[in-house]
Amino acid sequence: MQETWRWFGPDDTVTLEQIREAGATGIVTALDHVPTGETWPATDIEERKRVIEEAGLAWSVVESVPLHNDIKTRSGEYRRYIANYQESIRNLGAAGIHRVCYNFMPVVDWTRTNLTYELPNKAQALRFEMTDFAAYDLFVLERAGARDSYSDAVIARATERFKAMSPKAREALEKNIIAGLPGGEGSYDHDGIRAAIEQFSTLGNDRYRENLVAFLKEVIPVAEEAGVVMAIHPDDPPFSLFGLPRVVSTADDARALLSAVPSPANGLTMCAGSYGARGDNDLVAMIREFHDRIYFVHLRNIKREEDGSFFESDHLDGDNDIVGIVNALLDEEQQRHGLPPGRCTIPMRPDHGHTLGEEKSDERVRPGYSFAGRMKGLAELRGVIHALEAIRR
Ligand code: DNO
Repeated sequence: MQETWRWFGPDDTVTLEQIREAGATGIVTALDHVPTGETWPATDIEERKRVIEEAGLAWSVVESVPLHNDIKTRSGEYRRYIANYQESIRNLGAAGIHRVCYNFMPVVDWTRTNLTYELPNKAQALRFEMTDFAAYDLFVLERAGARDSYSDAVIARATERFKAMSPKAREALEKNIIAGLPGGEGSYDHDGIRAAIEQFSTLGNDRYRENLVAFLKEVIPVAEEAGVVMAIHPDDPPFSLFGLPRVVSTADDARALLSAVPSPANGLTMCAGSYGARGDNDLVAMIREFHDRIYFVHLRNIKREEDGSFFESDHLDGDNDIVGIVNALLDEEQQRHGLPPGRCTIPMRPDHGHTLGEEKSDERVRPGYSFAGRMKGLAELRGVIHALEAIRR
């Protein structure tokens, strides 16, 4: 597997030099300065590529080329945004960048309620807690129909939780949920999030899936021509938020979207932490089933609770069988022998890491994207990969 690292561009707190020192060879990055919906200019792509290559690294994966909400809802200016998206894919292919990660989550991209969840060893982790999320939805946002989204037990806990929260804690919770996490799409304020939810609220899962398939039918042929593979990232968390549709949460979802547009350019990102946040997703079975359509991997672990809550645990210690997952991915890589160079190796990145030591007091460090925490994750994963490879020899 190719070891990659997500880099947020020149203003990242982690430098390309540090990434190289950590041992990764590939960079995962995006042109975050280009507004969502606009075309990624060829010159900006070239410039980013040059900076990466000058540091002795390669731009392995684009994460993400985000989709404008109008594309997701097929309303407003979606035709123009799709044309721009196609142009971005052509520009990436022409620059020799062949893998693109994206997602189809409505309104909020990846979502957590607590960004500094303290573990017994004092390291900080990211956590999604259903009680907090429901408290926000029911009592801060006061979304119409929110009560239908939660069990009575969750509503009772959320009511108590909300009562006990100070105004400051309520504000912090809102910020964690709607201000947008690193690399995520959509940063909203209180009124903005209501309007965005409204825009999606009448689309059920079927209609939303149709919109995704319609997008793929427009973009996959362009990707094929440009030599680019598209790798959709699953919903994180993999269940409905704010009563909105979710169509990339399960093996059935992945199967439906691959079979609706059966092209080798239409593929998946196997994000272990996202799919793994549902106990009914068998990740090893999914890797074996979707094998040659997996173009990118995020390796991360979680500990799940019964009500859907979870926190991000150490990379090798959680409900995901990371050793089994890596083993299945190595099997898949073996199957790919003989494919053109660059197609047999699957790029993986240590997805997120705990915030450790002095990075805890550095406000510039992006939640989940510390240097030390990810380096720890990468080193552990590298050990697993090397050990499994040695057994195969
Ligand atoms: C979180 C990430 C997300 C993800 C995008 C993919 O750390 O996994 O930012 O990259 O949602 O489009």
